Amino acid sequence: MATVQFGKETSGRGEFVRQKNRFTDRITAGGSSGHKAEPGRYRLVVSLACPWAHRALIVRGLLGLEDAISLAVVDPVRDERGWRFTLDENDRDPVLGIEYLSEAYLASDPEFDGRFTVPSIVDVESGQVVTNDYPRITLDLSTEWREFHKPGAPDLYPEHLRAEIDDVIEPIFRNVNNGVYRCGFAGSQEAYEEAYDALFAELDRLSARLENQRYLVGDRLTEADIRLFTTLVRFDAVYHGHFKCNRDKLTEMPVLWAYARDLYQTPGFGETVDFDHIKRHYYYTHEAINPTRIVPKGPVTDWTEPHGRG
Ligand SMILES: N[C@@H](CCC(=O)N[C@@H](CS)C(=O)NCC(=O)O)C(=O)O
Repeated sequence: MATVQFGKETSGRGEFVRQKNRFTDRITAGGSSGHKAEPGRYRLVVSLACPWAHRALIVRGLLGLEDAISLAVVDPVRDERGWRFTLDENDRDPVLGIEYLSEAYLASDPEFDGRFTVPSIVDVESGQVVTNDYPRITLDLSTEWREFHKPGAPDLYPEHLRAEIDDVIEPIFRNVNNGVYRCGFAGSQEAYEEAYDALFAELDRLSARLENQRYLVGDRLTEADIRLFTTLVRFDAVYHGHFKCNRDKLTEMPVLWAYARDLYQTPGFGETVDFDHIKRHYYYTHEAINPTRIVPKGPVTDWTEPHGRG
């Protein structure tokens, strides 16, 4: 069992501190890491609520890896044992044969006492978690699984743009992807305000950058856009209210709102978004900040409105 509840991990100053990824093995084309990229060998476990898992889901779809890497979707509501496979028949993942994701974690490390997190990639044969290293998972799907990509799959991490992508995604992670959690789980006023200021300063910078270019890096969709999208798409539904990220709603930031709609309307994005799972997960599971577990009905947002970006 995890010893620390999610959202309760704070520094002395009340800043939210995210746990380190416990399983960081890589799945590589040649298998020199000990885990070779092979169709049918691995199962990607996601929650449709989770922004980190959402990245992997989008990338898997854009690259056409659905037949190579199977998918398990957990119930958006965790119980005290963590993520459950209650959306499946008999409450059990049909491929891994387990009821809780924690079983795969404990099969890999019986002493593990951290949080059992998604996304995770599980080796179907051994039933063990290979990786929950979410930043690496998507990059490896792009670079190590090439042999199994669909014809014409986009290169989401092209070599000549890597340095720029890396530069852009670092502050996006710190201030936006993890920044919203640093707002929501801050344990002091000071830590909350610092995170809030950094979040909106970064969103202002990104708005300025995206005013005259369709995508974050180069003139094409890359890993950077996927990483920003998964936070933006949750912004008004959960982060604005639940995490107190409320200087503006996404729909009040015109450039980012059009950019997010553009991505949402791109094949491979909108169909992966499940607002019901997103809202139920956050409002129901983070008991410390929403003890009534009431899930708000709104907002009502039209993601299909023309975006006007070209
Ligand atoms: N692996 C990372 C990021 C992934 C992550 O935070 N996933 C969340 C859902 S968005 C999760 O699985 N939480 C499970 C828990 O806290 O028990 C971490 O440990 O911080």
